[in-house]
Amino acid sequence: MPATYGITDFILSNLLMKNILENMNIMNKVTTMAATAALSMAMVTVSVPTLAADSSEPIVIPTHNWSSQIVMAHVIGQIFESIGDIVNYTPSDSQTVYESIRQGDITISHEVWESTFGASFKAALDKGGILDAGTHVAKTREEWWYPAYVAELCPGLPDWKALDACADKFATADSGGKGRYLDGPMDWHGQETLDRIDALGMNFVAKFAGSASALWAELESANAAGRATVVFNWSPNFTDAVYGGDFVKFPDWSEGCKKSEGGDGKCGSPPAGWLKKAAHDQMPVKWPHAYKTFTNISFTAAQIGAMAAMVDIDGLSAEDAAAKWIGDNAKLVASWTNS
Ligand code: TMO
Repeated sequence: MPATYGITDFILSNLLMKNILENMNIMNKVTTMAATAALSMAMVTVSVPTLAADSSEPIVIPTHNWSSQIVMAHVIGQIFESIGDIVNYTPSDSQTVYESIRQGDITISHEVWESTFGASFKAALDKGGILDAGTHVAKTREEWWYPAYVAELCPGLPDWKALDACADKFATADSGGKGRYLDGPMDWHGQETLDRIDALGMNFVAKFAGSASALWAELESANAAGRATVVFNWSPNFTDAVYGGDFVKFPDWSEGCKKSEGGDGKCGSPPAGWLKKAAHDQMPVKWPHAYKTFTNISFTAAQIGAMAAMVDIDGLSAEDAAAKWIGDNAKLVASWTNS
């Protein structure tokens, strides 16, 4: 280890110099002080514990198809870059990402939502190769949702039976006379949606949005027309701040109630789900500083809602939104990278 040799050499040469000067009997007080100061500086240098350096291989961060996740990808990526690491972003399916992390093709996942992705994450944990890297402080809700004015069009909401009783008000040209529920993209939890409608015998059909922005476009056009609509939504999201509205109340969720988990499927989603972080199991070894930083990172509901709003309301790019977020939260970010 050349660095250690350098310090040792420095200490030895100071000791040697001190001895020579003493032996020559020409050492004065100033020289003693200088040598002592140099020696103690060297001692301080060697006594500070040093984290092994992070690998120069890129850390791979996935981007999915909703705004807070993409902004947070860049917030975390820019934080990793600020500690000297190299980051690549890669678009990824939000279910198969956990398998990619297990294999090491992707390094982290920073928004593991309990309701939509809990099962895929757990399956990967059981196989090995992936770590639970902690939980954000934000609690999550992912459920059928309607804007506030819809409650006047369908009395009895938020109860799901009331919704089902006025299904015809939610009919669209392509829903065959049934109510139309606009779900998110199929990779979020499409099968669960179909299972639930079937299990409860609902008078609704599910259609799947191509992207999150199709959900927001539907909310805008329904609102402009005063038309009844029910769509998939979640919290934290930008809608928390800009729309009044409510989640539909389905029969209570309980562990294992979903059809995919062996239950009868007659249940809603967790009312206060967790939001976790996941990492490839070699991350602590390859990028110890980035991993420690990642485990320290925790976002609140307000912070996540604001990340989505910067893109979905203010129209910033994800990169610019991330840079702005980091600039506005420099102290918090430093507490994550320095501890
Ligand atoms: C995974 N999502 C936040 C879109 O529900």
